[in-house]
Amino acid sequence: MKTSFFKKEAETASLDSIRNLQLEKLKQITKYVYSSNAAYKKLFDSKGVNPEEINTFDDIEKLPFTNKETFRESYPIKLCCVDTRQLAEMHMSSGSTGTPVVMPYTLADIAQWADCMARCYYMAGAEKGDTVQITPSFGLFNGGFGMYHGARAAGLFIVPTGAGNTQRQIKLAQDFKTKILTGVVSYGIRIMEVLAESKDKLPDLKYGIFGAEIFTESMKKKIESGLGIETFDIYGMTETGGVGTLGMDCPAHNGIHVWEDHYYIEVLDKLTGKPVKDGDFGELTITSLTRQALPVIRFRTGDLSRIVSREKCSCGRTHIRISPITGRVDDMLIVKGVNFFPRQVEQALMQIPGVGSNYQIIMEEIDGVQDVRINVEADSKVTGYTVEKVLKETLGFSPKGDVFPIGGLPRQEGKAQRVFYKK
Ligand code: DLL
Repeated sequence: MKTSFFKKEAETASLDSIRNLQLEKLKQITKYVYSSNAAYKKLFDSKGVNPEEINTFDDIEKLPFTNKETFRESYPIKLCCVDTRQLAEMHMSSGSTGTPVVMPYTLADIAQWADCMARCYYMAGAEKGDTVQITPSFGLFNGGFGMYHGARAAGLFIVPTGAGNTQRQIKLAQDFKTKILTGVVSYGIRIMEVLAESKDKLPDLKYGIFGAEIFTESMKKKIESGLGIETFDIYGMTETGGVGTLGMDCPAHNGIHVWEDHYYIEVLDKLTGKPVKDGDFGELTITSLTRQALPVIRFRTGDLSRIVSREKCSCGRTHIRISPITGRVDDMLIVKGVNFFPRQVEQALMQIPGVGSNYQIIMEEIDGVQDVRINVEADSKVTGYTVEKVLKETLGFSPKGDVFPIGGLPRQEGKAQRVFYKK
């Protein structure tokens, strides 16, 4: 299998040496946050744990959890472990509710971010001098700048288009021979649709790096055949330091490699907070091992995934593999006693020939009973009846299905909203 490496030694290190490195860093980082930040010290003290007690991987269970709430209570940067005059950049995610989550960076943190992201570019197949087009917005959202820092480190030629103006994106991709296209998943879809309408081509495009949203296997296939490229599912979040920090799938496409020399992951039962068996789904919980300004300790991401393999991959990388994110722990929808996740709806819809890529899941309460309606774009051959039938077969109950012409449903810039609540 063809794959290239940005940091081959680190990416293919022996399993034992990765474990040893992680344990050393885990001990260091717990001592570091405890001694350099009052809010972290308080958190540890409230659980009666002293970092000196962290000597084995099992000891990690003694450490307190953190979550989005911990960040929000610490707004703007009460968890910051360095003097603010050492900061070089910040990013922020606002989420749908409440106070934003802020991540401050030192120059060393930006270099760490760039390292993770550059590994992803090379893993996808990028080579020095290739053109990368960066379509996430450049601003508080970490997507644009993270892909930029990584592309600088990787020695790529950057076309920093940012979000929007799809016609111009296509023109620039043609004129500057874009080989790697990056973006949020729904923007990859948008570009594909506009290309199809205009019958334009992107002959130099080979790789698509997409993330920030659920990326189902069927959506991946659709984009791959629509754009004639290979796609990669990139993962990361504000709290861990942004896009790419948590890795991406490799050309073997059998799980997302998490950069374990930088992050320690646990997959936990949402309710008990105890580890689940390898292969079982649970909540990804992350400890950053090498960040300076704001390392996270046992951060409950709210994202659902499972460990696919801890063994060396056929691409040569030794870093653990997790499944694509299947949803958020709090994403589960319940209708008439049946539980389902938005991802299952997408997976089912994308299998219907003629269905487009844009859809909405409308949760509505009718006479006190929770009901669900699926709006989906499709060509004129697809009927509401077909949609209802397929969804009944896959989900086990019958949501109403409404079909809209391609382009008939609203689109958002940035991450797509799929689930809507209507009273
Ligand atoms: O979305 C970082 C990012 C930007 C990743 C561009 C990939 C591409 P946040 O805005 O903080 O950061 O949102 C993080 O988005 O907890 C997941 O719920 C979701 N998410 C991120 N990547 C994926 C993915 C960026 N590959 C939150 N698949 C995370 C599914 C993803 N969900």
